[in-house]
Amino acid sequence: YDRTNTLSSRQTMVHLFEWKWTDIANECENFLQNYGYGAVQISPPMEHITINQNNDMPWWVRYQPVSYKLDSRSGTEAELQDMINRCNKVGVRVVVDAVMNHMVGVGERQGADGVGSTANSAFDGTDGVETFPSVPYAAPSFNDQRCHRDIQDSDYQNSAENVRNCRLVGLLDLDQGNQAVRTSLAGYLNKLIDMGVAGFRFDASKHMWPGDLMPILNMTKNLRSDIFGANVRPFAVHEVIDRGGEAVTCGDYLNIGRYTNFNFGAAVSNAAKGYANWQSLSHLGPGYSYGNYEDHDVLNFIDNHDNQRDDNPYVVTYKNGDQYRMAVAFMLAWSYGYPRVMSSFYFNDHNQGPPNNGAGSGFATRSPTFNPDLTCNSDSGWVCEHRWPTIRQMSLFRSVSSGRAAAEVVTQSNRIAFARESAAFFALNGQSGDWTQTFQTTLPPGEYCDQYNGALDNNQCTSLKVSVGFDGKAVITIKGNQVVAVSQASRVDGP
Ligand code: ARE
Ligand code: CA
Repeated sequence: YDRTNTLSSRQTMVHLFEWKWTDIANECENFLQNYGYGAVQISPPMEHITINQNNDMPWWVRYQPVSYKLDSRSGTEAELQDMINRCNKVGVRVVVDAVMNHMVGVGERQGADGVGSTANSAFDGTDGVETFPSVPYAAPSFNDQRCHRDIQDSDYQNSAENVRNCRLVGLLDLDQGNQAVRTSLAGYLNKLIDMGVAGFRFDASKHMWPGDLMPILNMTKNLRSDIFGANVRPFAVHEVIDRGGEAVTCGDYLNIGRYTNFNFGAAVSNAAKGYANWQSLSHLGPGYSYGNYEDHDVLNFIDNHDNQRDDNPYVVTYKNGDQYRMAVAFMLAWSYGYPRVMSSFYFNDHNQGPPNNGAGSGFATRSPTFNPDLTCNSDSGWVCEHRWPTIRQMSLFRSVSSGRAAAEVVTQSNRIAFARESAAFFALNGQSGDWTQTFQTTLPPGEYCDQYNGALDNNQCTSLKVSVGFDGKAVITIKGNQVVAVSQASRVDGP
């Protein structure tokens, strides 16, 4: 379940958080395929609750399943299928956010206090009733007999049992040990596999037993052979937030796919904020610090849709501008793990839903609009970090670096430079003064265009040019708090 199932030349996943299926289909065709993006993580596609909270619909309704019908705020089943087809056709894979730990919050009920759902299925989450006939689930499908309360803060340190059997923020906790529940969950995954997805991001895996997840995963079919070839297993990444000191660890999940490595974004963000030395990241990889396992075990990212909403986030986010650009660029340049780029909408409030057309439209999600320079128009409400010039260029940098080790690593205080063996070269200067040096880039001789502050545009370099000699060496000046990045994807004179 570790394999990314992406094309080998497409090495970056993007999370198009809360995007509509029709917009994702267009994005695969018009943008992602041209910029090295190999997969899209989509918001949960199953039926979920709808609510009106302070004249808005919060983003997190997507994490309260009502059934596995494929009708959601992002669109219908037909739109989902069309999007999967169109993305696969241009070599961009779809990774589904699968919510298997729970259903709605306790007490939520169809029709009560303005609560509804995206396919109008009946459901009653009243404590002890707990019926979801469209799946179907009923009270015995849930963990109440094992734990009939919410997870408490102290449980995270002390009790894997409680973390896995009690309710996460009041969400009705499914019993994945129950055979009928397993069958329903595997049926949902198999339906998506039949539609052509490449794999899953499993929500709240920390709150499910690996011994229950394994048999559910083993009930899944191979991926579609017409798209992926014969005998390909789905990709799986488990959302396990493990920054140390807890009863449940990411190490518990290594046999059933990758895990979401929150330690990576923390380390890179610390350097970007100036709390740590960039030089120290030359060891960022297996064993660097707690929770960094092998390359094939980790999904790495700077921020995600949860921690970007923290008060004082411990990671950098789009709100940090240049620091964020540098952090994401480093992630994409460095060889460790499978990287995921966050793509957000602008928000001020934690609960704020995606850009939408208001109560009258049922809070229908709006589409992004685009500027001539291919970035998203901020008036449309979408940030589209994945389209920022630096980030899209660094995704290209990564795609040509695929399978190439980091080499020729040079460090100085708060400075780091390295090559990706004969494919690319990256130098980051965290000091305020210039850094001028002769570097071994490992690149074939020629002229390359800096992809961090510019790009090759119609064979014209819009930024600094780097000349690589016959010995692979180049004299490069990196300005203070700047980066120079060049690769086979930015070669001015063509190969
Ligand atoms: C909403 C309301 C709640 C209400 C609930 C039920 O906000 O007030 O009680 O509904 O009615 C998201 C939102 C939640 C939202 C939920 C359902 O974040 O606010 O609840 O959707 O609509 C833990 C888990 C981790 C989880 C994070 C958020 O371990 O799995 O909490 N992350 C995933 C998703 C979230 C999603 C859910 C799970 C639920 O990415 O977007 O919630 O599907 C330490 C621990 C972590 C812990 C963290 C926060 O760091 O190590 O394990 O994460 O604290 O508590
Ligand atoms: Ca659970």
